[in-house]
Amino acid sequence: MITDYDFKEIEQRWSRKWIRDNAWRSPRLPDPATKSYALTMFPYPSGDMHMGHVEVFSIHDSIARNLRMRGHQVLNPLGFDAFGLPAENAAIQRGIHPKTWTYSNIDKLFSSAQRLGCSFDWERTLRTCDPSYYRWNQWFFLRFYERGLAYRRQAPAWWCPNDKTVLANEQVIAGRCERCDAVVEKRYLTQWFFKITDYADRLLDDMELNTGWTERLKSLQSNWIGRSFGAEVEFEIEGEGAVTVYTTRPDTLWGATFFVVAPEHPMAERLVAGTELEAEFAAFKDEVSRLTEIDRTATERPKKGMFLGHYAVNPVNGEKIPIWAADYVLLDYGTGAIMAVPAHDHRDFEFARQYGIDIRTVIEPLDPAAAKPDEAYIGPGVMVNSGVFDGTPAEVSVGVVTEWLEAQGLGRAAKNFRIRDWLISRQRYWGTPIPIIFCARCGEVPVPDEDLPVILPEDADFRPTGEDSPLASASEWVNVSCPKCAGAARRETDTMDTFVDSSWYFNRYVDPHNEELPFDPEVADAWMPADQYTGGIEHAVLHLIYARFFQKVLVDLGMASAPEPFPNLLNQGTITMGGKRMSKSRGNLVDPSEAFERYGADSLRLYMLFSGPPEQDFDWPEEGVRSIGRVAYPWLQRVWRLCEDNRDVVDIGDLHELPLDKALKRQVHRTIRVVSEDFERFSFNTAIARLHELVNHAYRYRAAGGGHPGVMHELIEALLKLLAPMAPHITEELWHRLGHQDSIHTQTWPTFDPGLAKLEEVTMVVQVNGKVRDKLEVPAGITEEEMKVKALASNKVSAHLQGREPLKIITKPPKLISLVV
Ligand code: ANZ
Ligand code: ZN
Repeated sequence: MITDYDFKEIEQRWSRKWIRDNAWRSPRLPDPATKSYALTMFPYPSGDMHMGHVEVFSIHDSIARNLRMRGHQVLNPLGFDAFGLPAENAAIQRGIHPKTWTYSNIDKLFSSAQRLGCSFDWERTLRTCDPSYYRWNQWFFLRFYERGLAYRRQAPAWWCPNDKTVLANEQVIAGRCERCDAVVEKRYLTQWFFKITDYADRLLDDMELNTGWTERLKSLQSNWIGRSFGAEVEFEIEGEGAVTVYTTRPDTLWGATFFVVAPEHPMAERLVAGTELEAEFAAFKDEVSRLTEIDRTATERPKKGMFLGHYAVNPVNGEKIPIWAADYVLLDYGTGAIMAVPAHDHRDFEFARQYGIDIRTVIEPLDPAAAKPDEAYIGPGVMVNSGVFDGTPAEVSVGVVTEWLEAQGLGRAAKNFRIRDWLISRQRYWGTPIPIIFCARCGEVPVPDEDLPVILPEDADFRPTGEDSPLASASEWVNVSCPKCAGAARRETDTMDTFVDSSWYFNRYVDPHNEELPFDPEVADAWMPADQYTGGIEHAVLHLIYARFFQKVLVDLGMASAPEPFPNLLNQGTITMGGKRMSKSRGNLVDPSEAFERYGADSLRLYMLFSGPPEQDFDWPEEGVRSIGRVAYPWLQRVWRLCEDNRDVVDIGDLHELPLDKALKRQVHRTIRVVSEDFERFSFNTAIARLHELVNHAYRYRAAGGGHPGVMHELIEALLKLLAPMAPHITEELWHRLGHQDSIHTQTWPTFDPGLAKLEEVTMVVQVNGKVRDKLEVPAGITEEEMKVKALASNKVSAHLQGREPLKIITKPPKLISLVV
């Protein structure tokens, strides 16, 4: 009997069974030859599932299920990034405890992920706010501390006045808080840091291991780390001694006509102290403190500075040059002091022109026309006006001058990084307590390992207070005895940045119930690195850089051997509606639970995957959830009917095949071939389009009188297997309705007969300036890009191009391409 597609009943039944059996359980130690770790960025439980989760889970789960069918032992875990501001702020707004709020959201997200049919290994679920997880954050903190990688220091720090906490540099985007968009301030505070700068070289050099990263992502990280090579040079300043500057261009030393320090540089204060410049300087410094770093370093903007009434001695020629304080020099870059060479640096040039300071050319370009009178010349050239170095060419000038500086004891080769140490302390409640105790006698004392975890006190007033963490008021928790001398002592009351939690969670997944260690290194080695990671590009310089750093420390601790945690990364696009990011506050949400109710999880997944390439942004149609009812849902009904109509066909062996049957069979094999390729490229939208075609072929075949049971049977089984990773419930049901006892998700991915799968070929004509110059056999499904490549590779064509670039290329796929030169 042919039944309707009752998605509700089907999805519920299969999903229950999969959960009951924990169908996607992975072994503790995998077979190294077939292991595949499919990892997705774990979600923040700030509410129930939204379309962003649906998108990334649909992509990720299709990858994981496909890997399983291709014979891999797959590890596919889910966890919750459960500490942090979003949950805490939401809880404060509602007047409930962050813990209550967080755990109830986790429950919602957890069951929505199950409802979506995600094939996670549910026994490995972790929540970072569980003491059994965060004790290991504390344990790692202590290991970092022992190695000098965790330290406390007074430093200017970004402060978000809205979230009432400090932020790491990476959390400040264009001068604003990454979370709430408030303009941040600089405050001088004592804070905890992780010494990520010790790993800056490795973070850059190992990037080449990440072969599955886009160039864009690699360059975002390289720029953030920002390594440059140059020299440190000492300038004598009366009363101050030798003051060091960092420069990438020691070959321009003879062109230094002034010296600049950051207004915050302690020396500036000392130079004006007691002079008539003191008040003016204080006002100037105050003015600069209100500018953002972005403004200060922008090239186009007029700069501000003041002469400090003193001079520095240029070590190469003994010249006295004026010392200025200027807004474009930053305190925490290089040494906070520079030699200014206006002839060869844009910012110095503008500053010198504004304030009438000398500009002296010391580099002459090979092509004199390259030097422009109202611009600094920053290109390569020959040294001039530089004493004995005159005539030194660009290729060697930096090296030669650096060596000479070293020989004279005036300076040394140096390199510099843009990245700063990672500020990890937060003045907020909902995070991991930092395991340090302050004792009047012993100072900073680490909490002994056996006293971990330091549990976050639940009865504390968790509302943010300001520069002090809310934990400071939990006096029973704060006042402890010193682990060393047993005297009265106080706990550190700041908590850790939640990016600490997310820096190693993927290592915990491999061994989530370990009570002796964060994870067993042997087990981690068997699974790591993650073979495929999916997640948002917004983490390009946040999570991804911290996690890479953490992994390298694990290597140094002897706990890991993979230097890079995620060599392959897929960044999904953003989902918008009306061009704006979907969000509750904008009211442009499409609620997944409504989609579940009306069309089911499989339709929702297919709709999402069909919306375009995974990396691309998708603007959801204004009609909202109903759009699923226009495409994905009716198509699944069509698949349902096709399978049900042909449920009873049985393969009865060597029945004679008519041309009609042979053509359909070829179609099946071609589809297997191209869909397999699509899966390898994560091109789910084209895979779905090809399955649409296959189903159309099947209906047409029946309409034309086709009915070969063997061919039809082969088509249906292939269709279901190819569709299974993307629409897991309906395919499982139809598979069983064909009479199978086992699961479709444990079947082997279909293979094709290369002879049958040969793509249809057509003749492509190549014209040059309107004349036919070549004819090539190409696949019927050729893309415009491939047409161009093929045409330009033809010898006959290149004979007519004679080395000229075509001005225009017109393509009419697949049969005609016309080049105009
Ligand atoms: C003299 C000079 C001459 C420079 C020249 C450049 C060109 P990167 O590549 O980003 O590392 N600089 C150094 N410290 C600075 C600070 N705290 N604030 C603002 N600018 C600073 O750039 C290094 C260059 O940036 C240094 O080399 C210095 O200017 C400037 F023809 O020194 B240079
Ligand atoms: Zn003590």
